[in-house]
Amino acid sequence: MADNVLWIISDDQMRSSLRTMDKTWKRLVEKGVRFRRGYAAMPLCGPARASMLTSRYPHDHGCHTNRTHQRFVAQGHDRDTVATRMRGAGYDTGYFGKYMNGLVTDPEYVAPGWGRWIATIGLEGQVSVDGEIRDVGSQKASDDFAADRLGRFVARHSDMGPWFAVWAPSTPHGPYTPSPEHRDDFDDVQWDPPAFNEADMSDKPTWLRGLPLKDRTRMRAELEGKLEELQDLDDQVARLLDVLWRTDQLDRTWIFFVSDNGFLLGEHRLVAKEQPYEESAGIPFVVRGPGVEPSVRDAFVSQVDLMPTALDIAGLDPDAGRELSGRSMLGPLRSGDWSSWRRRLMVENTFLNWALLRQGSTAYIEHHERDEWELYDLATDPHQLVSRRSADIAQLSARVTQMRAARGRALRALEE
Ligand SMILES: [Ca+2]
Ligand SMILES: [Ca+2]
Ligand SMILES: [Ca+2]
Repeated sequence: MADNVLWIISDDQMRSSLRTMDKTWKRLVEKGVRFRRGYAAMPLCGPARASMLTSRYPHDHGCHTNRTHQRFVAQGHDRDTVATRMRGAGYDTGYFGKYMNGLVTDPEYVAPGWGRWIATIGLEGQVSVDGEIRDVGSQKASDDFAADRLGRFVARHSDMGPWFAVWAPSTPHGPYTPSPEHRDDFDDVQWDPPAFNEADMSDKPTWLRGLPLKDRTRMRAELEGKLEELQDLDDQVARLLDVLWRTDQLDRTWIFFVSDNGFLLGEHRLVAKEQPYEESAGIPFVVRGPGVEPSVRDAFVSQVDLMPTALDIAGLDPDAGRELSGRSMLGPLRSGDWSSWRRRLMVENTFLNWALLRQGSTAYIEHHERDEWELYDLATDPHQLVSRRSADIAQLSARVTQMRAARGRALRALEE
C-alpha cells in the first residue's frame, strides 16, 4: 500500500516558537528532519496557501492579497492542485481547517479533488461540511471540530489507504483564545529579541526608517497568546499521532509541519507578516516519514516543495501536465544527501513588491519600483541589524529579475 501524506499548516507561527511545543518536538521534530531554512513562498496567509496547493509562486498564480479564493478560482487554478492530482492517483483526500482567505464570501464552495471537505469559515464559528454550512459557535470550536473530523478520517482508514489530508488550524493566529488548561502557561514570558525596536534604522529602506517604537508590553502579550495557543495545538498533534499509532498507520504516513507565514513582534519596529525579514518570511518546516533518519538540515526548502513531494510519494511524476516550481524532497529525505539540492531560493511579495533571495548565508532583499535593496550576511548578522550599504549587487539583482519571471523547470534551473 502506498504511504499516506499529511500536511499540518499552522497559521502565523514563527520558526522560533516550534521548540515550545514539547510533544510535537519529541514525537515529530526529533523523529524527523527539521529545516532551519524553511520559507514561505510569500509570507501572507492566502497567497501562501495558494502556493502550497499549486506549487506556483505568487507571480505565477496571480493571487496577491487575502482576497485570494476568488482570484484563484477565476483563473481555474483550483482544477489542478495537489488535491486533484492525489485524487487522480487513487488517494482518498480530505481538507480540515482554514482554507484560502476569501472563502467566507463563497461558503458553500467545495474545492475540486477533496473527498472530505471540513472548511472553517470566518470568525463566527461556521464550518462547511462538504458544502453544507454548520454553526458550531466560535472560531475555536470550528478549529476543534476540524481536528476531530481529521481524527475520524484517519481512524477510518486503518485498513484502507492511501490517503492525503491537509490539517490547517487557525492557530496561533490572533485573537488568542487558549484553553483553560494552557492559558497561564506563558504568563511570565519575556520578550527581548536582539532586533526588537532596532535602534539604528538608517540601514533599512527609506519608508521604514521613521517607524515608531513598538510597545514591548503589547508585543509580549501577543507572544504569550501565541505560545499558549500553540500548547493546545501541541496537544492536538499528540492526539493525532496517537490515532495514527493506534490504527497502525504511523509507519506508513508522511507528516509535514509548516506554517503559512512567520510573524514579527516588534523586530525592526515591525508587527505581523508580509515583510522580507527572517521572522516573517521564515517558517517552521519539519518532515517525519517512513525510513527518514532524524536530522537538522540547512537545505533551502519552500512551501512550493510540498506538492511535488506529495506527488512523488504517490508515485506520480510531479511535472506531468504542468511543470511545478517546487521540487520533490523525497529522494534527499530518504538518502540524507542534499548535495544536489537547490543552492538558492526566492521568497516574494507581489503586493508590496519585494523579493528575497537566499543563498548561502546571504539574504538579498530587493524592493522593486522603489529602487532600494538590502543585503545581510546571516552568518555574522543573524538578526539583520546592519544592511551592507556598499556592495556589488549586480549579479544578485539580475538573478532575482530572472526568477521573478520564471516558473517550472526554468525557475528551478535558476536555483542551481
Ligand atoms: Ca497566516
Ligand atoms: Ca496567559
Ligand atoms: Ca540597523
